[in-house]
Amino acid sequence: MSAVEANFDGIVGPTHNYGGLSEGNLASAKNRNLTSEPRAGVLQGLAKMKRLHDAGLLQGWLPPHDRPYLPFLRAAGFSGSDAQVLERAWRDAPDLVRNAYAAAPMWAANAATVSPSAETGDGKVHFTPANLLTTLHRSLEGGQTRRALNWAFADTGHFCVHPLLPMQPAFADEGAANHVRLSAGQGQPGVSILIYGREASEPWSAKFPARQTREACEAVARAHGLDPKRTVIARQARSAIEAGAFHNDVVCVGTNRTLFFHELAFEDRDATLGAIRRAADGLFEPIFVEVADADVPIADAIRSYLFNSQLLEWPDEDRLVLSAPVETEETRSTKAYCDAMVSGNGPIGRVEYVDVRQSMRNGGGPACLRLRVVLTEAERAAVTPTALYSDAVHARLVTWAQKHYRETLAPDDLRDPALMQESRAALDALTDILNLGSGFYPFQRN
Ligand code: SUG
Repeated sequence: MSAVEANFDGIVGPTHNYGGLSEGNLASAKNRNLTSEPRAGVLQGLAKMKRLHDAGLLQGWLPPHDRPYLPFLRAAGFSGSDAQVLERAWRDAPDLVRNAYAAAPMWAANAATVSPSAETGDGKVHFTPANLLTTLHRSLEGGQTRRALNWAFADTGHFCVHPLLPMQPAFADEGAANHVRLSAGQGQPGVSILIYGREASEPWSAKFPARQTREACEAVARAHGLDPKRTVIARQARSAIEAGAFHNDVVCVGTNRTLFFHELAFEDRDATLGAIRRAADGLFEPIFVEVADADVPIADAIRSYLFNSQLLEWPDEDRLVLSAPVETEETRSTKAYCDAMVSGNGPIGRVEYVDVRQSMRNGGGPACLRLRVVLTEAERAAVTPTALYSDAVHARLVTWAQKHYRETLAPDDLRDPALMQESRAALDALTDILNLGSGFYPFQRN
């Protein structure tokens, strides 16, 4: 069956800010309290989407969430009008307000784990929205993400959107950031590689939290009906988490037969590569592109986000293209690695550098911003049309962002009640542009 990989990018939300909310994410901690640039952030994301669309790749988008998320502050005991809730929460618990304002749903790689129809038990595309329960601000996302997936993939004849895994530490799930799929070609059945950082019985956190459990990987694989013989569940290296790789996609990315990864990505490298080879047996021969720590020290890999790149089958090019953050070009070891890699004859033939600096300062590279969904021709036709890129809607989104987004957002601006009104006005306008339907956002249902 022929199929293509679509990238659904999260649209950066109007309250994008640097809250320092993600323990173990070095960029988030380092840039806490920096002044953000929401308008530049959303335009960088939209430009990235346009670039891939114009190159002939299938591109979609997912809407930002309702922020500040008032139901969370109300659940935390604050009452009164919305303005009073915000004011009281800012006075008594400003950290909760920062969590309620996080624009983290932009990182769509954490929206869900997705399995293509060539691999699922019932021949549908399966989605399990991630519960993201390890961090407070991200634990607010799952319900609205599920709503967004049900909007984009509404056709239940082709798509199955599961409930979230239980909101319990044993099932900590961070979505596609910890999932890699290898195959002979996008439409072929392949091998699902699910990566975890801890077992349910182990402590949540050593130096930094391990955000995904083995049990969550197993539950997703079962729910999607994946063939156990073609599924590899492997452990991320503890040392990688401690170095700041809070998701596997900070140290590893794969497309088709190619797995591009850092030497220190997996706890047991040999066993993991052996399991992938066995799972692929009879389907394809995996190609491993392993980056030695001696060439790119793990600290450089994490600072530059070399592996948090999109590894793409590019129309009319016979080798894969790595769409990497500009920080990779600015870091000596990663730039030297990329130059040497493309001049060799390996599977990656070109590196294209992309500016997503606003997202990068919160620890999200090009790959974090997108959710990959492999679609056959019939499935593609079943996607809600406004969830897919079009030049007309893209142009409207650019104008919309220029009108509704602030140029800058300083930490103290979160106390400004006008910001909530502006964010809601932006999302109301977006509801119209993307045809999201009435009551898509919680604040619209009051
Ligand atoms: O979960 N940052 C996100 C970055 C997610 C990157 N995604 C992938 N690797 N797939 C996170 O840590 C920072 C928010 C703040 O501090 O304001 C944040 O949530």
